[in-house]
Amino acid sequence: MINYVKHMALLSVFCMMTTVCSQAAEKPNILFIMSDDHTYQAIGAYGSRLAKLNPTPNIDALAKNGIRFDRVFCNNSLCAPSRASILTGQYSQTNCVLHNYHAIGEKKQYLPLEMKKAGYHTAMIGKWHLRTEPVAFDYYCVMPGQGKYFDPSFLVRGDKKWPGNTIQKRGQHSSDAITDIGLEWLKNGWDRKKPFFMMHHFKAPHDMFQHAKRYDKYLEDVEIPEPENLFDPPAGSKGSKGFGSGMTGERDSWGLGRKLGIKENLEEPEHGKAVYQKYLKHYLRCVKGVDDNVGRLIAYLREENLLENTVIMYTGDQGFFLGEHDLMDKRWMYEEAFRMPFIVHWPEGAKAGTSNDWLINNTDFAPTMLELAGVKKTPDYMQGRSFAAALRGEAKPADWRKVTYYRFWLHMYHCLRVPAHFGIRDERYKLIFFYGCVPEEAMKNNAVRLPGSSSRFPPQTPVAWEFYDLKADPAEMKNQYGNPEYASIITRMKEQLKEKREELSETDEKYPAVQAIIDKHWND
Ligand SMILES: [Ca+2]
Repeated sequence: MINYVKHMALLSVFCMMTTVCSQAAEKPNILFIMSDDHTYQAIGAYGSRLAKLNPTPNIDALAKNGIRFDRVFCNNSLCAPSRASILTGQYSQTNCVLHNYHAIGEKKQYLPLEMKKAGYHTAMIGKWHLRTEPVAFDYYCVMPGQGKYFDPSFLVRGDKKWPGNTIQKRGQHSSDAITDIGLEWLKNGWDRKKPFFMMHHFKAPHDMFQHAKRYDKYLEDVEIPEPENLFDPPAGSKGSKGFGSGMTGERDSWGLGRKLGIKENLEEPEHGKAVYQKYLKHYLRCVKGVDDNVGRLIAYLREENLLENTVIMYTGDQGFFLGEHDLMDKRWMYEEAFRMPFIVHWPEGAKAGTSNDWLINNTDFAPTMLELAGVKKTPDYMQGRSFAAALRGEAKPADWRKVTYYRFWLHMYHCLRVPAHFGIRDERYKLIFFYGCVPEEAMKNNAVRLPGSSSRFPPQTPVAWEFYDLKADPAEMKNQYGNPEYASIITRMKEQLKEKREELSETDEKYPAVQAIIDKHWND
């Protein structure tokens, strides 16, 4: 264990040796803040049923004085794959992180590598979750694996080989500890001759939603508004019906109610309502801790006169279900898990008080940050596209993407029971194909083996298509796949899905079992 004070003192010496503490003015600093599983419904600026509780005043202020993005999606709603897409600008089959048990290759840490080439001093702080050493960053202080909520430890560079150098922040909640470390790096670690690029990743509000003690009473006497579809689990097709984990009765396969201490002998709907209330209170208390710490970061930048020329991005690594469709967790291509919050604050460069509705996904983040860093052309190996023009308030390019692609690979794992599926969404419609199996070839070469024996993959689930008209049915309550009124649109979207899979190298030739299902059921 390295003494933390000594660790930061060494950083401080480095800073004094190498800097006259004046910042290069022409390039903006970039502060990328990401919280684990912080979904848009739990951000006031997105105006959901929870907005009236005012859960995120500091993040809302970033939106009010910056830009709120309304159509940002992940391409694989799970922690590690989303982080890998953000880091590489690539979809899962290209960056090889299909699920949480794959590691990012050291040479594939493209975003920090390119930012360094662009003249930035780079830091990665908080939850990393990509297994390999974050070697491409000038500085890192990251939690091992999922990290711990209390008394968290962090991995740093040091005398020993990764992951041998550990520091611990005793007596602290992870959100406070991560922010202390981030602020310490800005004060004493950052080489002010260069602009900074800092990835500041909170562990909260990931399960089991443990908040700092000071939030024990927050929302204590408040009735949390329920979603209208709290008791309507997915039922669009045999591909989704009966799956997922939620709050009521046997749907709680993950044990949320038990873990929250709700009496199992309560009748429904009282039982489900009680689980929902406690779940949301724990989650929102974690969110409050994140928001207060975002406030600390903003306050520091303001004090140091850095706020004007720092691009602050705020996002979650995916969306999350907060009781909608009687679901918790993420994974599904339904809006709550698929959509990401994304807010940008940059007084010098971005139009304040605006919103944007371009169809964006998390492979676009790296190209955008690189353009903001002055990189003239997105590297060819990145599959995303910069939306820096959106920050400047420019019109959407005519050739901007018409559909965004999605695929969830981790079929039926973790008692959360989400079948594997892929699909596309355009500005109005969504087409989903539940192929419902594990492509075993994709799992064999794991850096780390999946839970359970490799010979006991979860069984095949029913194959089915779903189609939603999000304008007529934003809550995705009615699968319109069989409705003849939509037949021509569905035909068109199947063509787009096929083209997108080919364009993005997301096809299944390598996975014969999946390919056979696609061939057999494409025209169902
Ligand atoms: Ca996550």
